[in-house]
Amino acid sequence: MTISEPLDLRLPTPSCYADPERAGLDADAVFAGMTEHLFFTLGKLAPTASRHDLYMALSYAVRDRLMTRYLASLEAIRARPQKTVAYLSAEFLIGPQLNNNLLNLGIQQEAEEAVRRFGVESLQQILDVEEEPGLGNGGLGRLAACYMESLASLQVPATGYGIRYEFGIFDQLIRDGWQVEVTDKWLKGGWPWELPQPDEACFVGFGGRTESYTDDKGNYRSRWIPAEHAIGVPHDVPVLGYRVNTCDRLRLWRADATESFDFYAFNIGDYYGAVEEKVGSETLSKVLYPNDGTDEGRRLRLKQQHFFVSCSLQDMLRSLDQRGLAVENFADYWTVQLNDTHPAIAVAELMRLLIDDRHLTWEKAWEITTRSVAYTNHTLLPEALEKWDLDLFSNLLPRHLELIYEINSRFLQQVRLRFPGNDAIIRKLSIIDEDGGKAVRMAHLATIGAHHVNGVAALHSELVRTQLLPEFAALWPEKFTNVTNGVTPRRWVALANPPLSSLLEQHVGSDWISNMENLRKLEAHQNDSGFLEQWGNTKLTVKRKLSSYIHRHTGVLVDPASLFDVQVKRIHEYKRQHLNALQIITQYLRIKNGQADGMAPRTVIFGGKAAPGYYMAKLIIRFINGIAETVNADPDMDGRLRVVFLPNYTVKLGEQVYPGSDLSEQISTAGKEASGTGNMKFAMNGALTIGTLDGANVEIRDQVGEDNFFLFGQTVEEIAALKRSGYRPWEVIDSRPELSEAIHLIQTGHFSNGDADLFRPLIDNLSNSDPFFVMADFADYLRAQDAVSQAWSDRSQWNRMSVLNAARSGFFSSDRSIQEYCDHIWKVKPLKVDITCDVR
Ligand code: F58
Repeated sequence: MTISEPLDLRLPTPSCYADPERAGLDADAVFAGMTEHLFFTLGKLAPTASRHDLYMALSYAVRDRLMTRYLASLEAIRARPQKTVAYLSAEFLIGPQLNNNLLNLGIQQEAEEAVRRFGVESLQQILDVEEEPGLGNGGLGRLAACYMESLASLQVPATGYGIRYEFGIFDQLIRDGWQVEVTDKWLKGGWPWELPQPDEACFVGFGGRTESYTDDKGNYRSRWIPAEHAIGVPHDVPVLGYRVNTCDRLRLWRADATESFDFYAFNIGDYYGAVEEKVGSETLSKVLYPNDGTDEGRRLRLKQQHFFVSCSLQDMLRSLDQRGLAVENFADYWTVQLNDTHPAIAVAELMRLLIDDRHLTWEKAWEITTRSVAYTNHTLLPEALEKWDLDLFSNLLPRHLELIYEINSRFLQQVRLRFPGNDAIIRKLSIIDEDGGKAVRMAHLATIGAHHVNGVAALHSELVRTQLLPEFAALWPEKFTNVTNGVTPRRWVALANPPLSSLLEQHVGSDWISNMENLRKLEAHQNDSGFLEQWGNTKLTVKRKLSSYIHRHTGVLVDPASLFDVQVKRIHEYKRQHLNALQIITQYLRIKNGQADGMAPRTVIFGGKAAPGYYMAKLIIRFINGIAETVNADPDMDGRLRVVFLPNYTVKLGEQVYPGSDLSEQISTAGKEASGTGNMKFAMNGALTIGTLDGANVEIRDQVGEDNFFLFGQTVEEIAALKRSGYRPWEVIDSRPELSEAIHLIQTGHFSNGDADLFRPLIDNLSNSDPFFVMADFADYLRAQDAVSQAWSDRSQWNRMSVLNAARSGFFSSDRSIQEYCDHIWKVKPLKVDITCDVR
C-alpha cells in the first residue's frame, strides 16, 4: 500500500462522545443496552418482546456504539479539514446491517451472549428478521456499498450520496414458473439504522425559465426561476470500518413536498409564488427504477437524478461554508465520484451553483468542476448509455441546458483545433446527439467534465478507450484509466461464511480480513491431504445449510454431496442464463439416452430478477422453471440432476449462496459484462469458475491460474469477426446434433406441459438472430462442462483448485480497488480517528 500513514488526530477531551453507558462492548453492556432500548425506545417489556423487537433493541444498542465513532469521525474532518470522497450513486445496495456492524465492531460473540439471555436460541434467529433496503438493481448498487465499507475500513473520510427510495427493488415471487413483482416495503417495520436530519434539508428546483439580469456590480448574469421545488431531507446511515474508529456516512435524500415548506427556516425569496402549484414532490423518492429501459417514467427518473445530485452538491458547499473554507478551494476538500452517468448532471449543477449562486467566473467554476469530478463507466451496452430527449431536458432543467450548450461549444472549439475540418467528429463527440430526435448524451457530459474516466475491469477499460469513446481517448489519453472492481471480504467471506473464516484463521491467522493477500499463505497447504479434506468438509457444511434453504423455499430436496453449479445475477440475455438452461437439457438427454457416463451429479441453481418490462428475460425465468419441473419430477434424474430457481435474489440470499457453491457460472457474451462482481465473491469462497473471457473473468483467470479456471467461448475479437462475416445461428444448430435435439425437445412442449408455443419466441430468437451468440458458444461450453465433471471426479484435485481460487483472490478485495481510487484518481489520504477520552 502506497498511502502514507494516517494523520494522528486526537479529539479535544471536552467534545468526547463516549457515553460509557452506551459504549461498552462486553456482553453485559450490550444486554443492558438492549434492555434499555426495549423499555424506553420501543415501549416493550422483555417477556412480551417479539424477535423483531429484539432485533430492533439490539440494533439500537449497536447504533449507540456506532455513534461514538460516527460523531468522532465527523468531528475529525470538521476540526482538521482534508479532502473527502463524495461518492454519488443513484443506488446503494447495502444489505442487512446488524451483523456487519457487529463484525466490524468486533462484538458478534458478545451479542450472541446478550440475545441468549433473552431466551433466544441464537443470534441468527434475530439476524434473520432483518429486512434489507433494496436500494439498487444489482452489481452497480452493490459495488457502491462494498466501496463505502472499504473506504471506512481504510479510514478514508467519505460520504456516499444517494436516494432514500421508499420502495426499493421489487420483491420477486414465482407463480406458475413466471416472475411476479411485489412492492418492496422495506420500511414497514421501522429501520433503526438511519438518522433523519431535517435541519439540513435542501431545496431543489425544476422546470420554469431562465432570465438574464445585470447584478449590482454591473455584471451580466443568468438566473433560473424554477416552476416547482422539492425539499431533500437527509437520512444518514453510519458506515463503520472493520475494527477501526472511522465511521463514514451514507447520506440518502428523501423528497418532501414543498407545500409544507413554510415550516422550514429557509430564505424563500422568489420561490414563494412557485409553490402554489402542487407538485407532489414526495413521489420523487418513492421508487427505485428497475432497469427496463422503457420510456415510461423517464421524466421522473431525470428528476430523481437532479434531485439527489443538487442536494448533495449544495451539502458539500455548505460544509465548506460551515468550516470557513473558501468555495474557490472546493476541489481541495471534495472529490466527487460519479457512479455511472446517473449523477452526471453534477457537472452542470456544480457549474450552476458556482456561477449563479456563488458568482464565480466561468473559468474558475470550470476549473473547480473538472478538478473535482471523476466518472466511472459501468456498461458498453448502447441501450444502457443514458440519453435525455432535448425537449424533456429543457423543460425540466432549462438553466442546465444553457450551461451544457456553453460547455459543449467550448469543448467543440478544442475538437476543431485538434481535428480541423472534421465535421463527422464534431457530430460524434458533441454532448448533443443530433441524429434522430435531439438528445443530451450524459456519458459525453461526464467525460468532458471529469478529470478521470475509468472502466471497471482491464478488458472493459480497454473497450471504453477503443470502442466506446475512442475520439475522447485520443483527445485526452491521460484521462482514461482502469480500476478493476472489488468486493468486501468482510461481508462476502467473514460474515457470509463463518466455517470457512475459522478454517482460514486456523491456517493463516485473522489478518486476511483486512489484508486479503495474506490468503496466499494457503498455497503452502495445497498438497496437504488432511487440509484438503478439511477444506472439502467445510464446503460440505455450508452446502448442507444451503440445501435446507433450497428445500424450505422451493420444496426441492437436493443432495449436498452433488456439485453445486450456480448462476446468480440479474436475468439478461447478455448474461446468457439460457445458455446454461440449454446445457442442462443436453445433460438431461444424455442421462435419458444412457450416455451420461462420467457426468458429475449436479444441482444447478439459478437466482435473479428480470426487469419487469423485459419480456425475454421473464421468459427465460419461465424456461428455467419449466426445465426444473420436468427434470425434478423424473425418477431417472434422481441422484444425477436437480434444477432450482431460488426466488427473490437479494444481498441476504447472496450471503447464503456464494459460500455454498462449487461452480460459478460467468458465461456472458465476451465484451458485454463490464466486470461482474459475483464472480469475485464465488472465487473468494472457493468456487471454481466456468467462464468466458469477459469482464473481470479475464483477471480472475490470470490470478488463479489457467489450470484452475474452466475457460470457453469466443473472444471479443472472434465475436466481432463472426458478426462481420455474417453470423447464421441456424447453421450452427443444424451442425450440432445435441443442440438440435435439445431445441427440438423444447419445441415439442416437453418443458411446458405440452404447450409447444410457450418458448417459441426464445427459440425463434436463438435460431434467427441470436444477438448474444448463444449458439456460437454452445459446443465449447459443453466441452468445458464436461471438463468440470471430469475434474469433480478427483475430489482431492478439485479441493486443491478450490483452495487456490480462494488463496489467489486477494486482488479482488474492494480494499485494493479503493486504494487505487485514492492513490490515482482522488488523491485522498486516510484520517485517523481517535475516540479515547477522559470521562469524568
Ligand atoms: C454493472 N452494471 C455491470 N447496472 O453490468 C457489471 O458488469 C459491473 O460489475 C457492475 O455494474 C459494477 O461495476 C449495473 O449493475 C445497473 O444495474 C444499472 C442500474 C440503472 C439502470 C441501468 C442499469
